[in-house]
Amino acid sequence: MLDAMTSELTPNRAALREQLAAPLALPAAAVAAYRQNGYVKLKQVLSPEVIAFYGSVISRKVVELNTDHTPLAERDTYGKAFLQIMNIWEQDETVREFSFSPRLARIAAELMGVAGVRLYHDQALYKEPGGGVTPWHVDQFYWPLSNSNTCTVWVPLQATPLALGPLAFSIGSQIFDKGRELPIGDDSEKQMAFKLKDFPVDETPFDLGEVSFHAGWTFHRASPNTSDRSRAVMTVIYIEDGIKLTAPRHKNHEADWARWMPGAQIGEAVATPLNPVLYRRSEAPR
Ligand SMILES: O=C(O)CCC(=O)C(=O)O
Repeated sequence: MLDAMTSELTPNRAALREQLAAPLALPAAAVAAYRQNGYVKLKQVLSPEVIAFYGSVISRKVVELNTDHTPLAERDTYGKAFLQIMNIWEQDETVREFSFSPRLARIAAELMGVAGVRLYHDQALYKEPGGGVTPWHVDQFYWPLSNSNTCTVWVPLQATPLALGPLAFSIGSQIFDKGRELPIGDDSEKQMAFKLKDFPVDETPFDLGEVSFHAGWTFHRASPNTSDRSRAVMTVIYIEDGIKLTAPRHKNHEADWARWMPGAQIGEAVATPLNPVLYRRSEAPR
């Protein structure tokens, strides 16, 4: 129904879909930067029209699906960092179009240098006005996966100046193996601020249409939102097509297995219905 309504309101809907599908030429320097630094920020990946249309649909779903109405002051550090609404693609066809974007998935595959990627999950991360710090952490701590070919695209749904808390990266930290076992929280923020002190930090605004891709082992954080409006962000996590489920080593692994890869077998490639292929390089003609 929502899909039908938004189609009527948006005469150039087909053009928006086309943009999400069309490949974007990735400069060799971007691939080199991703591999050296563990992340890359890319400007003009999505047009203001695409951001405005899908952003408004995603924001509506965030309001509809959010169940956390606790005042900010009463939440813990994780709860203050953002409203987190996961796998919206399962709930809404229009959001699925966005999360399954072949353009974004292809960039992820090319940055990682893999032939194909599958979905791990999507998530909206809305840092509310007055929302707190997103503590230093690495994502792959949470994921029981067999290699490091994992990557997240972070798509701000508005231009994101420093006051809104743009994602910030510890440059080159994907090779740093200390502190990877720290779940996101006060302790990870405190310990990693110290441990990562020799790595420079990239904390810069995002233009409208600019997105970042970061690797699963790259340390990142975001400052508080000191503005009076929400920092709306959509993310999609990609895993290499062929990556395997590993035996869970802690409760976060157990939870991720159950939620994002239900029915996957330890030691076998992750390919459940919740992990569709989002991009696969076509074979060169013989
Ligand atoms: O948006 C944020 O504040 C944090 C995002 C993040 O940690 C991620 O996408 O991996």
